[in-house]
Amino acid sequence: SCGLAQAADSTASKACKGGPLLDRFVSLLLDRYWASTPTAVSAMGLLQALDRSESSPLYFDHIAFRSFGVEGFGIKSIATIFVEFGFQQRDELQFPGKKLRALWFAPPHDRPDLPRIFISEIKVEELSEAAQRVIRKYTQEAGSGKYAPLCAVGSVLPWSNPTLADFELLAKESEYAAWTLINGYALNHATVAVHRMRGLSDGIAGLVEDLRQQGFDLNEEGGTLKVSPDNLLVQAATQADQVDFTFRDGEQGTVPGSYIEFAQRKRLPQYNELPDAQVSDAHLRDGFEASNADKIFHSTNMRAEAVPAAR
Ligand code: OOG
Ligand code: NI
Repeated sequence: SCGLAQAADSTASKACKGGPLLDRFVSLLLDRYWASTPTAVSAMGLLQALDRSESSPLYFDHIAFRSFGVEGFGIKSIATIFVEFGFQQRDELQFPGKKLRALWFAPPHDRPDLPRIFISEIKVEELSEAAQRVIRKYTQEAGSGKYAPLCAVGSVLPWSNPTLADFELLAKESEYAAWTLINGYALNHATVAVHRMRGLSDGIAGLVEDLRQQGFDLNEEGGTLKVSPDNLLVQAATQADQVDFTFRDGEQGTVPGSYIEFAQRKRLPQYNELPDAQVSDAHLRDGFEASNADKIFHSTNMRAEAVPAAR
C-alpha cells in the first residue's frame, strides 16, 4: 500500500509517488476545476455523447497553470511536484509580446494516460514599476510558492484576496497578470485529447461546430481553429467562465475563471502508411506551438461589462 507515512518519506518508491499519489493529485486538481468551471462540465457531456470509444474515458492532452515569474513563484513552484512524480521537462516557449514564457512537461513513460503539463509565467521584471509593485506586494505577503500544489488542489489563493484597484491596475497592463492575481494556482484549463476520441465524423473541426451550435462561447482570436505551421496540431478553446469574486474591501465582481480546450494531434508524415489500428500517440505530432498558444491565452480576456467600476 501507499500510505501517507510512506509518501512523506523522500525515499518512498517511485511506484508510490508516480502511482496512487500522482493519480490522486491529478484527480483533485480536476475536481476543483469541474466544481468551478460549469462550461467545462457541459462540454465534457457533449463530447462523451459524441465519443464512440468502447469503454475508454475521454483523455486529457494537457492541463495548464499560470504563475508570476518572481523568485520562488514562477514555473518551478508548481512544476517541481510533477518532476518529482516522474514528469520530464521538455521545450520552452517564448511570448515576447505578452511578456510570457512557458515550459511543458511530458508524463512518465509508463503513464501515457496522464496529461502533459503546460506551465507559464509572466516576466514580472518587464512590467511597469506600478504593476511590479502590485505583484510583489502579494507574493511577499505569501512568502513563498512552496505550497503551490496545496493551493492548486485546495482552491486557495497563496495571498489574500486582492483589492479591486490592484486587480484593475494589472488588468490594464496584462490580462494574464490580472487572471493570476485572482486565480493563483488554480488549473487554468484542461484540454481534451480529440485524437483519442473515436467516431468523430470531422475531427476537431466538426466538434467545434457542434459546440458552437450548442451555444458554447468559443475563443475566436485569429479564427476558431488554431493550426500550427506544420498543420499537425489543431487547437480550439472556449472563453473562460465568468466567476463571482469578492475583492478585499468587499466589492463584488465578476472575473474570468478557467476554460476548456480541445486539441487534435495529427500523424507525423513518416507514419502516413501505418494502418490505423497500429497508430499510437508516439506516431503523432508532439509538443506545443507558440503561434497557437499566443491566441489561446486570450480565452481569459475580460468582458467589457465584467468588472464594476472602482468606487
Ligand atoms: C495557456 C495558453 C496556451 C496551449 O495549449 O498552447 C495553451 C494559458 O491560457 O495559460 O494552452
Ligand atoms: Ni492549452
